[in-house]
Parts: sequence; C-alpha cells; structure tokens
Amino acid sequence: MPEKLEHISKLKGSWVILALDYARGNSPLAYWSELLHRTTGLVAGVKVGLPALLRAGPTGISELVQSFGDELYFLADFKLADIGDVVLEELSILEEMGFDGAIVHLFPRCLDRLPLNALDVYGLVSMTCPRSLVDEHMGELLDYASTLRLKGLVVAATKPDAIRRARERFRHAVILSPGVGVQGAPPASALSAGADYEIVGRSVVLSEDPVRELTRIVEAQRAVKHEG
Ligand code: BMP
Repeated sequence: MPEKLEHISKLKGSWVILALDYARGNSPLAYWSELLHRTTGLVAGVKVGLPALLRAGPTGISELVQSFGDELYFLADFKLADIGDVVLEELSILEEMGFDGAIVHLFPRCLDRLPLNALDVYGLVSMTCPRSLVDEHMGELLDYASTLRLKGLVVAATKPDAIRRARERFRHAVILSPGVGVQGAPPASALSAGADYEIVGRSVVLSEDPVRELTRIVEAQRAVKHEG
C-alpha cells in the first residue's frame, strides 16, 4: 500500500480521490484552493490532470501541491504513454513538483525500468469508456503489469467485473477506480467490488454544495468498510 495515501485515508475515514478537472469562475487555482480548504477533511487524495495543468500552469499546480501536500495525497494523471526513458523523465519532474503518485498507460509496453523509492506508479488497465480498447486488452495489460514494480492499477468503477478480475489477480495492488458520480457508478460501489479508492470529479467539484456531496459519498464508503 502507498503509506501516505493509506495513512491519510484511515485518519479521515475517506476513500475519495478528488479529480480537479473543472472549475467555476475565471480563477481556477483560487477555486480549487478554496474547495480543498473546505473539503480536505473528507478527501484522501487529489488527482490533477491535463485540464488543471493547462489552466493553472506548472507553477500554479506546484503551489497547490505545496499548500495541501501535508494533508492530501497528490496524484498526477497525465496517463503517460511514451518510450521508457521519456516516461522516467516525466516521473522525475512530477516528483520534483511534489506529487506522490502518477498514472501511466501500459499499452506502449516500454516501461522495463521504474524508479525505486520514487513516486507511486499506477497502470491503467480498464477505462470507463464503454467500448474501450484498453478493456479489450485487459488480460494482456494485467500480464504486463505483473512484470513491473507498480503500486497499483486504475480500473473503471463503472465495470465492477473488471475490478473483481484485477483484484483476483493482484491481491495487494492498490486499485483506484474512476467513474463514481457523473459517469454512473454509485458511491462505494467500486469499494464493494474490491477497489481501494474511488476517484470522483464533477459530482463534487461542480456541486453547489461539495461538502454535502462528499459527506454522502464518504458515508456510503464508511458503511461498506464497516460491513467488510
Ligand atoms: P468525473 O467524476 O467528473 O467523471 O471524473 C472522472 C475522472 O476520472 C476524470 O479526471 C477522468 O480523467 C478520470 N478517468 C475516467 O473518468 N475514466 C477512466 O477510464 C480513466 C480516468 O482516469
């Protein structure tokens, strides 16, 4: 398990990773900063992807990571998919920016070396897009994942069978599941299927009442965790 993520999650009793892709108003950094101030007690991690990087720039994102890095796990989601040397360089820049983990694509099959003791690296093996080619090749991606030093896998919350399949094969991998909320997976459904964390974006970030929405999700998660 990534110690920091697990530690924060246990402390808060939340298995939510908040995806910061969207913002209201014309100052996205101020919007996300205010949102994190209000919700940090209900969130274990934050996922930052290309929309946030393009809106806030690397300096803005680094500032956000520095400001909240003690209380939140920061996951870089740039779905890296290049030759191995370039991915290693990208991972090292993300680490310098203060990120704790990063998501990579596995299909290039170019990652024979991963840095030791560096960022937690998660491989994508299933996507929420209903007809994803990634899912068609999930078996091969899982085979490849088993040869790498990954912390975990990203598996669609909208595909509980895919979560069960990944969990069966990788008992100790950390499974992150996007797709709870707007894309249709109910809160805590991915945890029930065997995932460790649920990635949630718009249903919280664009909500009129993000605290209430997060509370609803976290309560469902706590119920599932207490059953187990
Ligand atoms: P939302 O809850 O707003 O649908 O956001 C889902 C997040 O998870 C987005 O940041 C998206 O990039 C990510 N994601 C996804 O939705 N499906 C995938 O298969 C893989 C993802 O990383």
